[in-house]
Amino acid sequence: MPTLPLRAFDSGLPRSGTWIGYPLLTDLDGDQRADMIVSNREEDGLHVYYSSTEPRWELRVQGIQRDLGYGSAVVRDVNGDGRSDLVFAAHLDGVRVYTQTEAREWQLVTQREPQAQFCPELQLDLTLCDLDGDPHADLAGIGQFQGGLQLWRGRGDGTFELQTKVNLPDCGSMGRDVEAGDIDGDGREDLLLACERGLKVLLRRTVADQPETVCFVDASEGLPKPSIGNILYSAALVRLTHDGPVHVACAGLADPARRTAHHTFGVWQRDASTGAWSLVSAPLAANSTAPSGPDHHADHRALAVADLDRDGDADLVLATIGQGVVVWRGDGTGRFTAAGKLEGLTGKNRVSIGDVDGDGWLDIAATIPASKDDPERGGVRVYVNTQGLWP
Ligand SMILES: [Ca+2]
Ligand SMILES: [Ca+2]
Ligand SMILES: [Ca+2]
Ligand SMILES: [Ca+2]
Repeated sequence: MPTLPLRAFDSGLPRSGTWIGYPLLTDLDGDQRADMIVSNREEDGLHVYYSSTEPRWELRVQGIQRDLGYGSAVVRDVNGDGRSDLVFAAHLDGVRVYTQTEAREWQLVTQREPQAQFCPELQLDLTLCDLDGDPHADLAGIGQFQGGLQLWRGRGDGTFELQTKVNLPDCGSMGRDVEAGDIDGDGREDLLLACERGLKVLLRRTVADQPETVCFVDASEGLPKPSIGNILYSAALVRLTHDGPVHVACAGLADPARRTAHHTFGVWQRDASTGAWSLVSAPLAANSTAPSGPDHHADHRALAVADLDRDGDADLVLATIGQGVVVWRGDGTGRFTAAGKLEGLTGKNRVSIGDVDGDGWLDIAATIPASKDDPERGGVRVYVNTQGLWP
C-alpha cells in the first residue's frame, strides 16, 4: 500500500517515550488551530501542546501534576468563563478537572469529595454528554477494571456529581471506548460503548413514574458481541453522508481461535422498524481480486471518522496491526477505498483528527506506544492534510 504524502508537523513534539495514551486534537485557545492533549505511561504523564503559527507545538503544562500517567481527556468550558477546560481520566489517579487560566496555565478544581479526583474507579475513556438538558457539560465514563459505565452531572463550576439514580443495561465492569450522540434521532443523546459485553448502543429513554432517574435501554441487536470480553478497542458514530442517518462503527481484535467469529471492523445501520443493526460496510469478498475495503476480520487498534477529502462523505482512519494506519475514502454507501497509509506507523497506534493549522482540511495525530524498556521507539506525530492529496 502506498504511503500518503502528508506533511509532518512534528516540531516541538516528543520523539521518544511510552505514549500509549489516547491523543486528542481540539482547539483550546480559540485560534481555530486544533491543539493536542497526549499522555505517556512511564515518564511525565499528561501533556498539552498548543499549535502555534511558527509552526511549532508549544508545551504548556504549568499547574498540571506530572505523575498522573496516561489516560483519555475531554475538553469543554466546564466553569462558564468562556475558556476551554480539561477533564482527564488519569490512569494513576482517577478523573481530574483542570480549568484553563487566562495565561494558559492550568488550575486543578477542588471537587466536593475529599480527594482531588471525583471518580474512585479508574476510567479508561470519557465522553462529554448531556444528561439533563441544562447547559453544563455532563460526563460518561467506562471503567478500566471495575465500575462499568458511570455517569456524572456537571454542576457548572467545574465539579461533577456521580449520578446514582440510574437505570442502565449491563455493559460489564470494563471497556475501552465510550461515545455520545443522538443515534435514534429523537433529539436526546444516546451512548455507544466498546465494552466487555461487545459493541453496545444505549438509547436514552424516560421512565414516566421515575422522571429523576437517568434511563438508557439496550439497542445492540446485530452488533458484534465477541465471546472474549473487552477486545473491541474503538467505537464511533458515523454519518456516511453529511446529512444522513447516524450509523455506528467499531474496530478491535479477532478471537485468535476463531478469527471470523465476529467482525473486528464494520459500519452498521439500524432498521427503525425492527431495531436491529445490519452491516453496511462491504466485507472482504472471499476470492475477489478487486480493490476491497478494510479487512473485517483483521486485528485493529483504533478507528477515527471524518471527511478528510471534503467531498461530503465520511472517510476512515483505521489502525490495523501489522498493516499500519490507513486512510480509507468513503463513497457514502459504506464502501471504502484505500487512499494510502501514514508514514512510520505499525498500526498499534491511537489516532485523533482535527485541523491543526486552521486551513479547513482535517489533519491527523497519532501516538506511537513504546515499552519502558525501549522508549526510543515511541513518540507523537502529526500529519497535515492538504487539498492536492485528493485527485
Ligand atoms: Ca488552538
Ligand atoms: Ca473554563
Ligand atoms: Ca470524504
Ligand atoms: Ca489542516
